[in-house]
Amino acid sequence: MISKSLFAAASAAFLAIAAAPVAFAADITIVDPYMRVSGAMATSGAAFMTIENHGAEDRLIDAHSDIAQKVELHTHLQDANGVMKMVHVEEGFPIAAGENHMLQRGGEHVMFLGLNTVPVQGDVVTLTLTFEKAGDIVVDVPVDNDRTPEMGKAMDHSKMGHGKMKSGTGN
Ligand SMILES: [Cu+2]
Repeated sequence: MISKSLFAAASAAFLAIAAAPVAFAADITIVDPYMRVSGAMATSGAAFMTIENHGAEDRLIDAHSDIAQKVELHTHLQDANGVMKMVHVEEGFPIAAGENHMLQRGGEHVMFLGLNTVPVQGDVVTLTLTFEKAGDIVVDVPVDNDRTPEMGKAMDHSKMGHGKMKSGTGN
């Protein structure tokens, strides 16, 4: 009796360990990334995207790219005078379970500071995003300076996200 339940406990533990790494990596999908650079003499740029999280809560904690001396996670906050300012979010962006998390104009974004070369329209920039659980995800980010802000679209997206969450295991 004793040895049987020990065996059951041991195999349950083994299954839990074996299953754990598989669950993480595929949980985060980066959708529709793009980057904007303000001009030929630009020294900085910003990237936007939708982070789809099909798994448990995670956190985007860092970003790197060879194209810039520094890549930071930024958001916009209103200062005491009501002026919107970009700030470096050192603790990163929490990505809730099942969420479609948008990095978008006027909000959270990936900031490229000190561009080594200034990418032009249509160039593709390699960006590595580091998540607390999902680890490093390498994303090809096309430069699209003509993209219009997606304020209206963003609302549609979040509605779609909620619908998806409710319908559950569909994808
Ligand atoms: Cu910024």
